[in-house]
Amino acid sequence: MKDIKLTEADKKFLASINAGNANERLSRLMTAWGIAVDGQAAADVKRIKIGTIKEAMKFTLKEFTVQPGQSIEIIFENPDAMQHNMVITKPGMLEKVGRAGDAMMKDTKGADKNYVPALAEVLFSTPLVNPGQNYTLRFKAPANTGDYPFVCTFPGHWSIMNGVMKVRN
Ligand SMILES: [Cu+2]
Repeated sequence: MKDIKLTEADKKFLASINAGNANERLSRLMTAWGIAVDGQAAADVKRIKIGTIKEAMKFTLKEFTVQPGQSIEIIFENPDAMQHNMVITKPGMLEKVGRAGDAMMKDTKGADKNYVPALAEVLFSTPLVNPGQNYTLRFKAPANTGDYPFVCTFPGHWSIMNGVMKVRN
């Protein structure tokens, strides 16, 4: 792809028409262009790079730590040959969410739903990320400290493809 040069004003304009990442497709495009869309000062945002490990069904990180209420930007890269997602759950809900993901194998619309279970235990999630693609997931860290599992809910992956987001003061 050709290098795209955007001025600060361009970036601000894009962020303003996409407040809160409201437009999924625009967010993806902006992610591909490497533009932060949340309009926040970079210093306020904790960025975490996490990827998939080729042919291992694993994330490159087993854990990472954030502070309560912190603005988080997870750059999720998928160099693997298959699709994966990243779903962050409430504490202790890894298995429940993982099994619900497995059950979506039988749902003819499972892939359309990115294999993300429609459960209250799911706090944040990426769509399915294709091989060679990446996705930036932005959210505010939970207000309560604790261990929040992250997991790929593509059917069959959850039991080995998981880790922990530690929320600590
Ligand atoms: Cu996976």
